[in-house]
Amino acid sequence: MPIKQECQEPLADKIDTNIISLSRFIIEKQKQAKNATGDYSLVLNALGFAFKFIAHTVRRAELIHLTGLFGTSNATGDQQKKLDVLGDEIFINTMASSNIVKILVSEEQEELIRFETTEGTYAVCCDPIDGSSNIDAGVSVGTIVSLFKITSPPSEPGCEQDVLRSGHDMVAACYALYGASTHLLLTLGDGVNGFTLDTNLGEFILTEPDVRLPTDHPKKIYSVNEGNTCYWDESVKTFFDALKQPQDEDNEPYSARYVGSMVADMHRTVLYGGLYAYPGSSKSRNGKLRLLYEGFPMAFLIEQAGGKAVNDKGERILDLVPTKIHDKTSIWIGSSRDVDKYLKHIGKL
Ligand code: AFP
Repeated sequence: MPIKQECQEPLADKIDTNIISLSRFIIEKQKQAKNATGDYSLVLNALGFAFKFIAHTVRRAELIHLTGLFGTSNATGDQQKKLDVLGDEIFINTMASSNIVKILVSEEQEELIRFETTEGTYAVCCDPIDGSSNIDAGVSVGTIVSLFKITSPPSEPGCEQDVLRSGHDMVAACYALYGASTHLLLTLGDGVNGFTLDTNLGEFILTEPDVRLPTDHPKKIYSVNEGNTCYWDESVKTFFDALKQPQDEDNEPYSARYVGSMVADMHRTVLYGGLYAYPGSSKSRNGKLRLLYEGFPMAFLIEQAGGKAVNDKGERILDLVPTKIHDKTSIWIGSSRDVDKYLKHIGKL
């Protein structure tokens, strides 16, 4: 029947029936790894499920009365939103039920959580809903995660030392951005891959394989909360003043973009390039962002995508070692060209 033949060709052109879902991606990575036990796959799958659950909840927040304050403060002193509390609960339950996570550090919990498990070999550090102060205005929020493999035997109880380690010890890092679509950016230490949630399929689909920060984007962007200028050191002020002047390379000044939701600001940085900074100030010497679940995972992702991440002193973020689970760090992160400008400014390049 010729009609059938005509219909099949255009359809086959348009619909990719060989897509790579996050589950397939994880299984393929497991097959490539020598001596893989499957534990890593289990924890990555559990994370994927947590992101889907949070995405679903964030989308319905207004309809199910989840906007507004919960009425308490979290471990870092911020007012908790109802969604913060729910996101935290989703993470705790998903990680506990994976039976492979021994320790969870959450921005919402003062102490680390130890799960009862005889098989747990992983530590997860997360900010379940980062940028939540924006949530009632419908601004994108995200989840940020760093993953460590625990070296002590599974039979030993987990402790803080399992996560108070150098950033180089991370085995994976990722963020989920709950925006117009839900995006997941993941590194397992061999580059960065981007997935988009297909809500009908209920699967993250690989849409941006091997993500690299662009080096030729027409706009040069800096991203910082300039409302803090009066608290900055003179050197930080002069650096940003200089970015507002025509630059040597193209005679154009930088453009300013700042959402105030780190995942949204970082996702733009990954796609368009540029510099994101949260410097230390007279109010807080180490800025605002948390090393374990904001600085480390973002630095790992950005470096794997070809960028750089340093603190105010020009030290590489991944070289730092936290002394407490909620330690903060100043940060300058993004395209190598732009971070290098800062390093030159402070005489470290
Ligand atoms: P919230 O989760 O309290 O909204 O904080 C978000 C955040 O940790 C990070 O996502 C932003 O980049 C940064 O704080 C914004 O901080 P400022 O409001 O001080 O600019």
